[in-house]
Amino acid sequence: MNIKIRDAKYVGTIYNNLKILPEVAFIGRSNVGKSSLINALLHRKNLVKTSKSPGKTRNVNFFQIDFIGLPSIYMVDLPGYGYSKVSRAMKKNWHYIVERYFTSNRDLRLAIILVDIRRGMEEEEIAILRMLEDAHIRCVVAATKIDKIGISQRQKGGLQIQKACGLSPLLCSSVSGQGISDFWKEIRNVLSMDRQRYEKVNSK
Ligand SMILES: Nc1nc2c(ncn2[C@@H]2O[C@H](COP(=O)(O)OP(=O)(O)OP(=O)(O)O)[C@@H](O)[C@H]2O)c(=O)[nH]1
Ligand SMILES: [Mg+2]
Repeated sequence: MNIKIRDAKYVGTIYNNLKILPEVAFIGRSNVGKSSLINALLHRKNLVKTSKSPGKTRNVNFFQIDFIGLPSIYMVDLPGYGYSKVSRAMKKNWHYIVERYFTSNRDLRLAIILVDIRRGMEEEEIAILRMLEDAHIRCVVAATKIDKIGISQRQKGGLQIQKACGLSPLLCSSVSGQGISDFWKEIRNVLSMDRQRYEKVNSK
């Protein structure tokens, strides 16, 4: 996929009054690898902060990506859910900011829902997927951390996900780089349509 990135930078959070650009959002459990996937896509080690301990990303963070010959987009790194050790106040805050993001009437074109291949698809992911599908948002499931298991287990994990939600996941690893370029095909597809056409196609 011949996409040339001119610049990638952090531009703010849900609390900033950001302009409207096409968006690709990264959604998933805490520690599943959302921030790492953004770095891997952009070939940057530390543009987005990652951490071994869950709960690193605490806000909805926007990164502006400028390309050569394509419109700019935001990659949106959402805070992870499902981390049991966070306080009740933090969980409430998670709901508040995530809901605020999804109801903010922005130009969300593609949601990448990440699932740890070893853990598989669970209730929360299915609920999020259905919510986004109801809102006519295009969704792609990413099965992450495939470098941690062997090939036959990967196939098994991929099938479990497909059975659970009806979508065939993209298998990937931000560590080895496997599968990462497949996401660019998806991003490019939604970018090459302008917004009106995108809305028309999605409301069918
Ligand atoms: N082996 C392996 N480790 C990964 C991969 N992706 C992420 N990790 C590691 O998993 C941990 C969590 O990654 P993050 O990218 O911070 O996860 P996150 O989903 O952004 O987590 P929160 O911000 O807490 O929601 C880090 O230690 C990463 O290095 C992968 O593909 N393979
Ligand atoms: Mg993160």
